[in-house]
Amino acid sequence: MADISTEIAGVKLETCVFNTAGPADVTLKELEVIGKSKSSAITMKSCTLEQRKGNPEPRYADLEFGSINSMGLPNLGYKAYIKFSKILKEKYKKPVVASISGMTLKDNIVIFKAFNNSPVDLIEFNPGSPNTIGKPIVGYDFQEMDRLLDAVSRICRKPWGVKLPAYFDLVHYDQIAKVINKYPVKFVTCINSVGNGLVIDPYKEKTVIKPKGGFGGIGGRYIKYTALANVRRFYELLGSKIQIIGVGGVYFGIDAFEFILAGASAVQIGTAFLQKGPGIFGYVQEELKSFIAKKGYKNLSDFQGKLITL
Ligand code: OXC
Repeated sequence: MADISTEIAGVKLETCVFNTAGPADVTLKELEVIGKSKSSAITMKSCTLEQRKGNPEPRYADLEFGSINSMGLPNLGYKAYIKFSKILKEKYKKPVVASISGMTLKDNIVIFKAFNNSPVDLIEFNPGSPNTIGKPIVGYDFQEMDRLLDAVSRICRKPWGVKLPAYFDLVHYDQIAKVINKYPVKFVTCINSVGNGLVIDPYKEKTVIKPKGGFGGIGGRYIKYTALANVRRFYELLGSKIQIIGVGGVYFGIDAFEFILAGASAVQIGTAFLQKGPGIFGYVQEELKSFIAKKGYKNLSDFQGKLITL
């Protein structure tokens, strides 16, 4: 059987498939479901300094080919996730990933400092939620990204990476890659949900979610090709020490294969986890194994990044 193990920033993962920060990972109960599943790591909800209720409901809707959400970072506050990380590490013996989404530079400093003294294996900095009312998507502000990454570099003693919004213009890839390459970033996770989509129910003549006049982040199959392009471009632009984690529309083993072929070292699952339940992790892993075995590959390095262009 093919070996789909991987390593992110020196942390070994039994397989390259795990959950993304966001869906069904707020409470300890939800995180334990991920712990018991085949997800090869447990990624916790993006946390802020204080507990947040998030945006008014309805704030999530399943769509034919994916999802829309405007959760607004509901979370229990960073202290809860430090506590949970101890419990989860002890109980499930797999890597735990913290996701940090402080509202200000100052908040991020406090949170990153606190996680230095936690057992989390990796930290994903998420400056790019599209759903914080009154706050722009920080990942599109290159100067602010520079300031934030500089601050995190000075504080964080864990291997850390950045979850990025989707970029569309080739110039923007160059600009943000230049910023990221300045810092000891170990990985980037591409992509967050594609911000500010609008889904309309034509029968009720209404939006399907309430916050921001119905605008929200689009996830699932709708965004797979954008996610693949982001993985590919960052694979080309970032230094060889910076790995890529792909996320966006992984439902099948073949989706995961495409992300790795484009250059990803691992893939995360978001919308499909919500829609199909925790069985999705084992399902995608088994499909990926048999797909690559049929091709005669033994492990990920046999094909990672080796996309043929015409
Ligand atoms: N991306 C995020 O970064 N955050 C969440 N949703 C999303 O699509 C959220 O909590 O709104």
